[in-house]
Amino acid sequence: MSRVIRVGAAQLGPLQKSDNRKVAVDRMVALLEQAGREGCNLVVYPELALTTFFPRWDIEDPAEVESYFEPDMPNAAVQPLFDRARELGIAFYLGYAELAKNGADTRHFNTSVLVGPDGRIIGKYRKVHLPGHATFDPQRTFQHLEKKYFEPGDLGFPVWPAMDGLLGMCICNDRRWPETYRVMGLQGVEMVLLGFNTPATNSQRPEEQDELRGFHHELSVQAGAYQNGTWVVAVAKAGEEDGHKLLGDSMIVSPAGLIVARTKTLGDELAVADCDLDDCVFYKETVFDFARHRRIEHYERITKQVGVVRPDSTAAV
Ligand code: CDV
Repeated sequence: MSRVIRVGAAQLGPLQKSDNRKVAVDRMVALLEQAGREGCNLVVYPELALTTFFPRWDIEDPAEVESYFEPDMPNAAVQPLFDRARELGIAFYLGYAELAKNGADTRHFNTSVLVGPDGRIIGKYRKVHLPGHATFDPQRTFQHLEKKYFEPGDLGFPVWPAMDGLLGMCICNDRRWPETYRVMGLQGVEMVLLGFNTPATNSQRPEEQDELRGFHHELSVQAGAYQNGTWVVAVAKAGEEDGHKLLGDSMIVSPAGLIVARTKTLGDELAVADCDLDDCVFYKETVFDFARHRRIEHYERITKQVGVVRPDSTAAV
């Protein structure tokens, strides 16, 4: 049985503050149509794909903050995407800001869903590694207030049986943390789907070159793929949003750690690759056969300790 998934990495160009959900969804449907013509079974969209990357602003008005969040998924604005994907039989990953309601209690997460070819939500992931800060930081050239607007995800890093394989999800900054991939790797993940919004400049180090930002992105994704013998599909919201530049370089990375398809522009663009899930097997059964080679008796610090504890210090950070 063939286990090839034809994947479309559906990069979005910028979404301005003035763009409503319809603008985003129409563009996503256009990419979906292209993916359908190119025979894709799975399409991956970026993190927070329905709006501009709002954590770059310190928003005071609670109503304005709430306007970026989705209380329901799907909802009327996103339904055309769900409907067209179901008609085409294409599964997809979608990132959005989630307002989770439990009676009077409301919680905010940076979330993604995996939607099956039948239009039903197979799985939900909530971003674990929130970057940035919780209050206005005058030292930065621009803000990155994810810790103000979201709480850390509470669902862990599950993997889901889907498309004759095991699929997992993560979001943007998660890709820089080896633990993200390894927790999924330990569940046998064969394809990790991830959306991102990465500022092209470092707000705490503006002299840093764009090339270095791109290199760190590629390094993280390629290492995560290779070290866990899994496909990784990383998809950007790219280009200039309200004067702030975002990295492009959406890419599909093989279990060998090689980039097999990538975008070339900073606009709406689809990069397509045939991803054979059986390509994971060699890595999972040889150099990264976890059962044979992992030495967990030496890894205790990874789950017992958050910050650095130097040999000469007594207190954990
Ligand atoms: N949206 C993000 O998580 N962005 C981070 C930036 C702040 C470094 C990223 O890891 O790309």
